[in-house]
Amino acid sequence: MVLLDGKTTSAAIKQQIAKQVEELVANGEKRPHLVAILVGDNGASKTYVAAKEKACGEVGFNSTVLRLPEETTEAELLKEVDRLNHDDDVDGFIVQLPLPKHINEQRIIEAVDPSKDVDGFHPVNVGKLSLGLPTFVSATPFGIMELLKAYNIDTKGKHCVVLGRSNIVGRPMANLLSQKGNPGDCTVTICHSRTQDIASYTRSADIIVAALGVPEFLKGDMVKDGAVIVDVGITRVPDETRPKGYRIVGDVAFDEVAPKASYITPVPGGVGPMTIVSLMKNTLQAAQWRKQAE
Ligand code: L34
Repeated sequence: MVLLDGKTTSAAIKQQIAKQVEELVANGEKRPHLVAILVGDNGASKTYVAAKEKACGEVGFNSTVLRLPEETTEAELLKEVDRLNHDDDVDGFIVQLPLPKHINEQRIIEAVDPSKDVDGFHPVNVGKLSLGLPTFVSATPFGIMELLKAYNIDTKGKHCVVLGRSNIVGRPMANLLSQKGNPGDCTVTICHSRTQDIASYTRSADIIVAALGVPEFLKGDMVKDGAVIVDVGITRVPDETRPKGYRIVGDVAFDEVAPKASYITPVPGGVGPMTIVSLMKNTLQAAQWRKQAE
């Protein structure tokens, strides 16, 4: 069993990005600028946005975090989005999800200028992805593709089961894995909460991407020997024995599944860091496309 180490893989990609940024700057161009909007006080969101800010520093980007209170109205948030859409100094921006319940997430996503949508959540970018056109790819599936590539995992003709049909992970993941190329060329099955007998699918899978958000959902007896396991789950489970008062649990029962797997991602240290670095890749791409459009 080989661990798919997202920490070292993302560190290597960050170094490549940093080098490209220094080349841009040496050519008299400006540093890419990423803005993140964080609404409210969600603990996990604060951690993820802080990680994104830190990564920006590491690759040499400018970064700004706009922290807005929980009570922010949808109209106020739309105004911020509009301002960023028109701010020439900003190459890309994200609105960290989830948003407070009184704000319609889809309305916010659709208000972002697709050319600055480095999350790849806007319908225009989702549409381009599904057509196989160049676009911003949602950071988590993008990061998983990069991780499979870094470990030279052979995906061609393999049966891949994606657990979860979310707009930000499951759907784009299934799309990417079924596209032509490497990684890609998979035969993909999407399973979800209404699927009958999920184990009958996972047991025939060569590759499983678990993105349901159900802690330790995938058990040892649901996996065939030699399968590749990618765990997207990152649920915080209260644990008084830990300094932070919680531990992070994936969607895979790691201790049972790892001995059967050929490759498996740890949680933490697997998909999470790859998500962050993929956002950096998208931001660099945004800056380059903007430059070309001038
Ligand atoms: N707009 N909202 C928007 N864009 C995104 O790309 C995200 N996502 C998801 C949640 N909402 C979003 C993230 O940033 C999930 N996500 C994310 C980012 C980073 C990590 C996990 C999820 C991460 O760094 N995980 C670490 C552990 C961090 C911890 O201590 O909690 C890891 O090693 O897995």
